Amino acid sequence: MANVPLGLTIAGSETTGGAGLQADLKTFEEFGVHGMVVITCIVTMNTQTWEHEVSMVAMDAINKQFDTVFSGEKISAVKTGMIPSVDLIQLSRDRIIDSGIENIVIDPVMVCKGDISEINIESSSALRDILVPIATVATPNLLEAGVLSGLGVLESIDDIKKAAKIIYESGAKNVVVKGGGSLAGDEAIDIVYDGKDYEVLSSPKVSTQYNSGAGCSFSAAIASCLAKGMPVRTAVAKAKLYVRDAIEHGFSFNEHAGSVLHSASRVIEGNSLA
Ligand code: PXL
Repeated sequence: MANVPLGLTIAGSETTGGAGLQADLKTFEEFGVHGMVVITCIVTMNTQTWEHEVSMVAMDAINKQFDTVFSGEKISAVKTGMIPSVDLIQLSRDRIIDSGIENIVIDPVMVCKGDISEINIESSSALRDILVPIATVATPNLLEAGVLSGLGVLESIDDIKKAAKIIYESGAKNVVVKGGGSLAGDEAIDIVYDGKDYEVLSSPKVSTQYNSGAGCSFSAAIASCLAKGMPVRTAVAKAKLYVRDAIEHGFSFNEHAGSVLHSASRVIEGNSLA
């Protein structure tokens, strides 16, 4: 019998397969983690404007999914993605706590494409007050870290460090701010904070517009490594290498968007992570 860690994502479906639960499952698979899903919503795109539209999954169906995934062997790590209502955020917290899962990665997804005007204040406050406090690792991107910390636009490594500290103080045991390519300069910067030390992870920016799913995949890779028993720092370092390969080999889907290649590390770089 195979001894495979179980991973769970509580997330939305991103229909084109680059981001959302699809990114999480593909990433789990690359790391040899068996992926399971509680699907919260379905994201589709207006084919002319590529505006995203969110269709909610009924609460009853969500509860039944939780019952199903929690009826088996112990789950080694859970990751959250798009959870687009306060009720669902509360339910997810309650169900995660009841399950006793030890490794909890909270990716506080607020909007799909970094448009701050679309942020729902109620949901983002609920993410901060209800889900981030139970995180083993919280993984906001630059925009989400600005909102969660109340600091607004983050423009420097110092700004990110201040935001990470505030988010840590709201209860997350570790904070990884995924600056990625969003900060000015030639380097993709991510910052890890564990309440004591800051670690600045830096790698040359990859010039591409085909990076849909980079954030979800980074967080899912961290969850995978935690599921396999790695310490947080090691998990984040491995996840960054994985996602850099995925971004480097991103590809176009249509004139609006393109995705990271989740299998790049294994298929193109010949570096299996499972
Ligand atoms: O990349 C953030 C994200 C997360 N989850 C879902 C999404 C998106 C962006 O499109 O659709 C379901």
